[in-house]
Amino acid sequence: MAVKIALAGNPNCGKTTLFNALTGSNQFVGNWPGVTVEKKEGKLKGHKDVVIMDLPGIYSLSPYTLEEVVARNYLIAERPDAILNIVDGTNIERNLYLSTQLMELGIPVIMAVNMMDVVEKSGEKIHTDKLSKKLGCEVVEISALKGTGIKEAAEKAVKLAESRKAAVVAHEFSKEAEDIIAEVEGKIKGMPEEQKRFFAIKLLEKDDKINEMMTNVPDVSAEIKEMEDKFDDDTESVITNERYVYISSIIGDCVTKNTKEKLTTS
Ligand code: BGO
Repeated sequence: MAVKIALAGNPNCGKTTLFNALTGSNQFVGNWPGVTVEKKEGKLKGHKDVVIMDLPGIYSLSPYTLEEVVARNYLIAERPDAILNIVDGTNIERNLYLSTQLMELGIPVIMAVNMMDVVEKSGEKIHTDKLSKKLGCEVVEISALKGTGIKEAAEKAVKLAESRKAAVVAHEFSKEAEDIIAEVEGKIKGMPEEQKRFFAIKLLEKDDKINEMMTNVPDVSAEIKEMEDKFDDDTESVITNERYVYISSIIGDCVTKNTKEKLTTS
């Protein structure tokens, strides 16, 4: 049976370079239905039953750009068997903002940290083993440009996709935020458990485009009010802040910056 792997990442993270390396000339290019956003899919080299779907480069799964809407509609409606999340290792903190959202969808994720050739030269160290534990997903170091690690990343993505296991979200926000998210999850009916977190967060964020993707939309105005009262801020800012706090704890644990002063001749 064919498996589908979605390739997702920020603009400029090296997604096109990786997609080309993985699929070679086995590519089909078109547009996403109704919009002029390019749609590319291809067969993984050496695997005629594995389709790689190249999603538009995005920073978030919010509904503010056409690319974000296209990417999330695809992920929600088609539910690929796995997501290969490519992140720019030279800009990992910013890239994790999207990663944490991808992981909320309940689709198994494997992370490929790209540009490792540049990271290594910079003297920065990304502890991918720790990162993997923290995120609850496999993490592979790659250089899409040089071709290192990409075969391993693809093979791991295929294995994950073939296992057809639901992903378990590993991360947590503060207890206060988690309690409210759990209340909203409890109100969502007729949906597998692993998919509820993403929708609960979007409902709290008052993302009205998400309603179209749900058959039953619960009234969560009480939970929105509860969050706004508790945090004294609007829910969208609260969630964004919770995400940043979580990401900085990951960076603190998993990235060692190069603290050595550069030698100068002056
Ligand atoms: C230019 N290592 C290094 N060093 N560079 C990489 C790697 C890697 O592992 N992966 C990708 N790049 P896209 P999106 C460029 O085009 O795949 C580079 O947006 C240039 N072009 O070569 O396009 C890649 O699809 C002139 O760089 O990303 C590309 O996600 C000077 O990252 C850029 C320098 O890759 C973006 C770079 C005319």
